[in-house]
Amino acid sequence: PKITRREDYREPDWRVPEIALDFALDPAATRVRATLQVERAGTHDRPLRLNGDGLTALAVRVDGAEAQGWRMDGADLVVPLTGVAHVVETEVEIAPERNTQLQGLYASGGILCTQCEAEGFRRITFFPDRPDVLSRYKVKLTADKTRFPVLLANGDPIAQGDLEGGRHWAEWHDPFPKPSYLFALVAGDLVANRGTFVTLSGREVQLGIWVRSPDLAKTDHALHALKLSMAWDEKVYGREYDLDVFNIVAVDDFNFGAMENKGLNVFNSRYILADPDTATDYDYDAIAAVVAHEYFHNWSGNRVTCRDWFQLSLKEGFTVFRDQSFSADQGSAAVKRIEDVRGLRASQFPEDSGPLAHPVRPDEYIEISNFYTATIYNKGAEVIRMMATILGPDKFRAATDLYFDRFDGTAATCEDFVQCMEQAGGVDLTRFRRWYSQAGTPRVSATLAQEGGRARLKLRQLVPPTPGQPSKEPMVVPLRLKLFGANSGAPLGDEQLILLEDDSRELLFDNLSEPPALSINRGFSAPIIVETNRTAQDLAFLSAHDDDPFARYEAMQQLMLDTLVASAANGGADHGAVIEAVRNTLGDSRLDRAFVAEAVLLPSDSFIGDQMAVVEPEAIFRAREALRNELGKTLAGEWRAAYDGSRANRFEYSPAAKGARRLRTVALGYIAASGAADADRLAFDQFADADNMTDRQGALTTLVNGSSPLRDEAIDTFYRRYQGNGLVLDKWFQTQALSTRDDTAEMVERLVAHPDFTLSNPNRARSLVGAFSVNQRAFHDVSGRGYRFVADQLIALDKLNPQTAAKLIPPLGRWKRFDEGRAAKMRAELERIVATPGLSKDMFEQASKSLD
Ligand code: HT7
Ligand code: ZN
Repeated sequence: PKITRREDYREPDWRVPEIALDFALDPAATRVRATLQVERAGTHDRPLRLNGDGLTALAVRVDGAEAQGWRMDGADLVVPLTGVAHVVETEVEIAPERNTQLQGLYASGGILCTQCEAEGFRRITFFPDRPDVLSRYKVKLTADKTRFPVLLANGDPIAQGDLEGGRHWAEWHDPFPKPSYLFALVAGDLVANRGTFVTLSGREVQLGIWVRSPDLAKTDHALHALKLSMAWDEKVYGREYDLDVFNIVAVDDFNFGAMENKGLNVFNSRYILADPDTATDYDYDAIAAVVAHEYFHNWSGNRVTCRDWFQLSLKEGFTVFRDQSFSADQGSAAVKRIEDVRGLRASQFPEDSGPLAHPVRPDEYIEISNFYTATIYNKGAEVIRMMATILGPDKFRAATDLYFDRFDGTAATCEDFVQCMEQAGGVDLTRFRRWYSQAGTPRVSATLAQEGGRARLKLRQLVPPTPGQPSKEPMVVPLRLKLFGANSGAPLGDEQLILLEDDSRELLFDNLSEPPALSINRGFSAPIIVETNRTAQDLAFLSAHDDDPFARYEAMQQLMLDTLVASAANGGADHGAVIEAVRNTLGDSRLDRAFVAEAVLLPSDSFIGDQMAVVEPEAIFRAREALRNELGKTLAGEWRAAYDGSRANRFEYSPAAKGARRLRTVALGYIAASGAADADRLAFDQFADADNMTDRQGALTTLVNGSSPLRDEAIDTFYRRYQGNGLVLDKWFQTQALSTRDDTAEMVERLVAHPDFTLSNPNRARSLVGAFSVNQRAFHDVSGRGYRFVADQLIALDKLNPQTAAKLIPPLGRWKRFDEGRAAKMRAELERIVATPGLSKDMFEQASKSLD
């Protein structure tokens, strides 16, 4: 397969300032007529190349006459043109109902919708399908009025009317030039939850959340989140919405979370639909975050877009940073930061240390869809966050203002963004740019030595080799740090922001009145791994006294991690310090419950494994269970108090109520881990009496991991109650796939044959196959059965939906981290995948790179 390289970027040969599209919509056969005004860019004699994917040209006209000399070059249409400006018309026919890849125009539950990012537009019509070709779009949609009463496209509605034969039409114009990946249309039998928003300058915007009518009652939360997002972007970034309408449509079949098409966002229904009975607090938060993310793209992505796909993090990293800041402002900023860092460690750190590691601005790809990764999104957001930290809030805002003003209406690069940071911030980011070009998570060792009333802090960094990048330059690492008196707990001076710019740096602290304890990388100021010489005592102390909530959480996590790694390696360890630290945290009435729930949770199996030279899944599981058991037993009274104290009479969606629910389910988990005689009953009662999905699914998880007779009853009751609700059935599949029981592999193999299981729906495929492949114990069963199961499913899924299949490859690619026996079995499955006839390029890229 062809490799696309960043260094090969060339400006487009032809511009397309205007395009008119005429769709005669039909699920079996949709006619697409495209009229392109094209202009030669610069002086050259190259023909017009229009990308296509699976299209046959039924007609090609130039300036109104049948085109001469056009040809197909692979899937592309090449049209020779003589002048500097022409009108080029094409006509194609496509079959949305046969589109299982869910890219281009496809059908989902009777709705016709589009997904064009990254290269889906070329599956709809012939076009220079690259993000630096910006056009003004006029779109006419014609369809059967009974089946498709609602016809939506980008921009503002212009006109509509009825036709003979039960058909009707609608026309939409988008005045803002945009790249083809932001094109969208939707046709279906939909209803809207409508609202209005008055912008900063007093314009009224009509908002609509479009769903199938039975789902209308589940759209209030999304609409509310949209209004909050619009107000937040005005207040925090000075960004106002620019069209008269903003529509969101929810569909059940979607490869990703959502898509920021100009004025017409299309969403995976899981990120829109919520009511207390079917959505967890996690779902509610994710809906608000994704609605905000897609809305924020209107400026960071749409008004200023990307020059080429290597610049993807320009819009994604920045927009994730913006949505993270928005969510932090809605509730507890500390808990949000803990959740984001936990997510980064769960997905991005393993990516950065594995065979698929790539820089935030990659240098090459085979299939761009494979680069919608945690590195582009989440590490990209951390890179923006570090620049915001270095500049400080006022200069950062001045820099983003400069960026939006300077690049509005254009396709920009990461370099453009950094230059705005430098100019408005008055800083030199020459070395900082390495965060864009070098892959790998830096490791920073911090050694604090006390010498009487002084202390010396030695910092040293190492950026590990990654595929294609054997040696690295040092990164610029912003570290927020502070010392605390290890006796009194009082701060020994103010927090400092220091930059580690070279391989090493030393800092001296004078006039210390008592032995210091080091608080470092506070707030997770840099996306790095920190290794310190802090003792268990230091960590326990900081977990109780640090005044940065994130650092406090970190100290506790590190203490737990050190204990669990030692225990997994040696078959046992002293749990005393962890137990005391957890006791302290549970007993600290000043802490909010959401924070307590996060702080007392043990690190995940996979994060423990990431600290070991060779991952031992069974040893990790046993070490973790032993610590959970002892914590459960020793702190039995505390867990009961936390459980009972977090009970609510009635569901409420507020930060305090969410925190209480979270702590309650965490406490239930520890009560069950202690082996308490009434634990199953307690869990079942919570399950049966719950007035919300958070409590119900939390209890179900506890029961599913156990072996009580109530377990099967809960699984059956849950299924019967929610049969027919796809999003909740996803939870049913997922909870079972994540079970820590011995028989999970068997159970999952049975579930594939369940009548409600299908690989055609990406959410369902991810809920079973995706969830199982991150279940450290079951997936890595020494027999290799888990690997075989996942490979079988991915081979089958690739035939339907390569994008979704390829995204599920990474767990198999972690083979280097395991013992020889497991590694050989994982490799064998990757080899089997690569050798599969007709494999997609998506899967080929992921699986073949994973073998290196
Ligand atoms: N910008 C959107 C990306 C996206 C996508 C990418 C590949 C395949 C399908 C996709 N659907 C949406 C999502 C976002 O970051 O907002
Ligand atoms: Zn995005």
